[in-house]
Amino acid sequence: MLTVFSTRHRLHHGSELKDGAVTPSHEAPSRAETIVARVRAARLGDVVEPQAFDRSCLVAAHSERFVHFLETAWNRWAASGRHCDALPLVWPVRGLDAQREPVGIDGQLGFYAMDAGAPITAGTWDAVRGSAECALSAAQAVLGGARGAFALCRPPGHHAAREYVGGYCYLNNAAIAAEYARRHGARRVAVLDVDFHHGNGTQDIFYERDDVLFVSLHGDPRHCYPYFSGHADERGRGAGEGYTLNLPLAPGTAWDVYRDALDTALARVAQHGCDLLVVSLGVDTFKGDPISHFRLDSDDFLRLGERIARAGVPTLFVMEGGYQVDEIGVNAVNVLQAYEGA
Ligand code: Q9C
Ligand code: ZN
Repeated sequence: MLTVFSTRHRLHHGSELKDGAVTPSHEAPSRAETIVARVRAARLGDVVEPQAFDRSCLVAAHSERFVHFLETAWNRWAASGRHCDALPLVWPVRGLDAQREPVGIDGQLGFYAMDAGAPITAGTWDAVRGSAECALSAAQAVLGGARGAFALCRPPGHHAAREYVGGYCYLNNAAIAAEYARRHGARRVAVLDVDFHHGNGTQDIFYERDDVLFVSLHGDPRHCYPYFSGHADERGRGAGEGYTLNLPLAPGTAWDVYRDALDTALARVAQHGCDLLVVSLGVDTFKGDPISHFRLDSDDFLRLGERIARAGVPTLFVMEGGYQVDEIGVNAVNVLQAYEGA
């Protein structure tokens, strides 16, 4: 299986607020380096840099003004005299005006974010664009006839919505790839999100559409980040009603319960009858993950890859979360190798 990987990911390394203190983010460069080392050690296949893609491929899943904000935010922040990571401090929640765009950088940081979990640094935009281009290049490989491809994206994407960043995510790589596929011959696409956290951004982008199905297994939002989306009664709207399927699971969930939910998810994917399956591949469902609460072990990721293969649909794997860096390579590549072998 081809892996598409951009070394530009290293340009992005930010901070996060954790337990009330500013610390280096769990979403660190070592994550992607460990995965690509395992891809090579396991001889999964070639590893290539992404091709360049037109900016219009990004605007297909996001708004023009949001992409423009991301492109220019660091320079505007630096020009205002700051040199630490650009982070929002105010958000337009209930009763505040979420429609009117502020003019200055401080207001816009809150306007275009769901949380303080997506710091913007000097190298963020180049890394983010490289990450999206990994997803686009790998999508092109699958549209060209490959049975599977791996977009080793970093930063991840599934919390990024049409108009906001959050949860370590800036551009929604999976959604950008799904949209590209729709415009290049795929009539129906399904996104299966197996990251521990609900893919609120992907859900947002496709919520009113019936051509791109969104199915997600994740920690119950009553207890787990992102808290404000991912409930079972969020099923899509308008033409998209019934084309979002959320399967929230209790913290502590292990393979036996996870497997049954996965089979429900894959049955819905089969019913959709898609030309392309995009898997938002988070391995933060691992029992050792420092910020998540499922209990999958490394062998369970082999079973996950086998079951995805049974769908019998060309599949694009897009890397999302996973923060136990020592095991992240084995866990991610287990899914891919089992898919290849099935
Ligand atoms: N104590 C992804 O996996 N912080 N994002 C949660 C919980 C944000 C995860 C803190 C987690 C975002 C792509
Ligand atoms: Zn996650």
